[in-house]
Amino acid sequence: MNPWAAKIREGDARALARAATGVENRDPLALEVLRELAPFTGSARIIGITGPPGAGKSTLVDALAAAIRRQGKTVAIVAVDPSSRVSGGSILGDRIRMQRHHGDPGVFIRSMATRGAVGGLARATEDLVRLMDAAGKDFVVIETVGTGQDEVEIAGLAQVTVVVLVPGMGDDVQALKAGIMEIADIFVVNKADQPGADRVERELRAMLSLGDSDRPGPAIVRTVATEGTGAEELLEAVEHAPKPTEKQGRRTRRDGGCPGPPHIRIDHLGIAVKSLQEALGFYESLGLQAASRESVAAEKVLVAMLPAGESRLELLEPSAPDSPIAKFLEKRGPGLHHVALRVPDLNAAVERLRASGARLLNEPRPGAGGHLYVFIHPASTGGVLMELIQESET
Ligand SMILES: Nc1nc2c(ncn2[C@@H]2O[C@H](COP(=O)(O)OP(=O)(O)OP(=O)(O)O)[C@@H](O)[C@H]2O)c(=O)[nH]1
Ligand SMILES: [Mg+2]
Repeated sequence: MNPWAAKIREGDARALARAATGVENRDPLALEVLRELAPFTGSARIIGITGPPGAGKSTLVDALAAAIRRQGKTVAIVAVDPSSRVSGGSILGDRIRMQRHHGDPGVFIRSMATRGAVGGLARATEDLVRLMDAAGKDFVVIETVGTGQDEVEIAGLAQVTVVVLVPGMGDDVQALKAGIMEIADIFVVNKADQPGADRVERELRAMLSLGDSDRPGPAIVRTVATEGTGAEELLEAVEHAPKPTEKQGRRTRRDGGCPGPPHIRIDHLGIAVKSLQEALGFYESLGLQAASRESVAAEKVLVAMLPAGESRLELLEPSAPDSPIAKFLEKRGPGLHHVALRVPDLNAAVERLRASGARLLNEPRPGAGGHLYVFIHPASTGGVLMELIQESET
């Protein structure tokens, strides 16, 4: 392993801070470290905290961090400031917070301005979160002010989304965009020491009661962040919030949307490229990251898998002149090479396809991970090579 990445894994705070800065600045060396660390991500609990300016988000995050520390767990805080508010006020406030935790290696704090990046939260934020996750932080807390698009993005990044409200919002609670209601796993009524907390909570409950009754509604937690009151309850609510997978199901149901034909889903799209290195530049600019890179000797290809939502993009570079991918590039040029679908019963699918005269290129055989797969000739599929993969039993 790259020595820099190794240091981060060992818990070297200085190496981590340097990598965080590098990732923010899109420094290629730091991004390489991030790639190396990709396999170590996935264990942190990622919490997004959003709400209107001045709602006390930073103060609340601070109190939450203290509660996390009392449990002996570690936390990284990423405060994101949209460029529209570069007065520096909140960054300054965050700096003061930093000093409060100064000397505690269990708390890592970073504030960043999104500098007008398209998509608000910015790719760098996501990378920073991944870095903290890989560094072994138990919790990663992302704070962002609610300005419209950002909350929705935070919900995509976080496993648990906390929306902070305050007394005096009055009718504003009703004006809260449906989008915000939809993303909230937990509502915090902060500044509960001020008059009007009851009213906000009442309006919130009234509003939530209009939603689906067949699902547990978001938790509501009252806090006085300045005194740390309610921080433990918030942490508890975070621990009880639905896991992302449960959430997904919930959202799909709520949308009333049909997720397509039953149980068939796109596993990945295979794209033939001349050079992984070159192609990755584009996909990384888009914000995707290679979760794995490997050389598959049998197929004579180098493969980079980039998770994209519930599917993946598979970039394929030939590793020998007689690789099937080399032949594809010669004949058709770079581009979409195949579409891979997961099916619940591969053998049954194969039987039906055979009966309908489809041209199968191989008998079902076990591939990577032991799952059966089969390829179907483009002549049968409308022009694209298709891979069918047996859905794993879960
Ligand atoms: N009375 C009272 N004041 C609070 C409470 N929580 C935060 N504040 C105060 O509210 C002000 C704003 O707090 P911040 O934590 O900076 O709010 P924020 O939401 O992070 O603000 P931005 O990041 O600028 O959007 C500060 O003066 C806090 O001391 C609370 O529970 N009660
Ligand atoms: Mg703040």
